[in-house]
Amino acid sequence: MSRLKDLNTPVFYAEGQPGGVSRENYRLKVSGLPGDALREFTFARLEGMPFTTADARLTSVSGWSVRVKWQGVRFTHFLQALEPRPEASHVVFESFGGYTTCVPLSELQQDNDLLCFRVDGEYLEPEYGGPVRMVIPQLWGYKSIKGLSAMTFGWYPEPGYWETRGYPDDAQIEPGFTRDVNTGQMRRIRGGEVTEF
Ligand SMILES: Nc1nc2c(c(=O)[nH]1)N[C@H]1C(S)=C(S)[C@@H](COP(=O)(O)O)O[C@H]1N2
Ligand SMILES: [Mo]
Repeated sequence: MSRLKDLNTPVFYAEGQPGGVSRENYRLKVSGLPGDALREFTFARLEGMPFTTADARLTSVSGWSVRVKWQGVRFTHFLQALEPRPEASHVVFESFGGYTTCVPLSELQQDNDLLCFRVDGEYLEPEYGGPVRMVIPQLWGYKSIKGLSAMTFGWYPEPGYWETRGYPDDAQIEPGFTRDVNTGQMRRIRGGEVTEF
């Protein structure tokens, strides 16, 4: 069981939870590459890339946040294996259930921005986004797509599921309050990635 489940972290799947995709059958489809190449990555391939741990807090615009040890492949490492078109400035992430969100490449440069498949050593369960999800702790949680199935590089932003329903496209974490799922306490946050607890 993942630490997220132990903590009873809320489960968000606006599109409805997709039927379980096994790690064996998992494919990540990547497009928007030079020459219109379409590349596919198996789970084993991703798992074989340099592995890193991010002790970081995922913060939802809906008023809660959780800190765990997210583990997987740094997005910048993954990019090096791809060499997208030089004019690429954005990535559209898509889930198996059809949720989408778009993130500028400039927001995917931090060491804690991961393609995540384990939490505290345990594989991610489907409800928390397994086999593979994104974790982008410096942005509101709606950018951290779960059940990642496809990635498309482009040169302009394409508003995703929550962005077309009124959430800000830049997803900068605003000052306010968050319920810390780890402790149950309400905490004040000052804006930007929540690093202080
Ligand atoms: N596919 C998909 N990914 C998603 C969402 C979703 O509805 N569908 N919700 C997002 C939001 S709003 C948050 S806060 C986090 C919550 O992650 P959790 O469900 O693992 O707690 O997932 C994000 N990723
Ligand atoms: Mo959220």
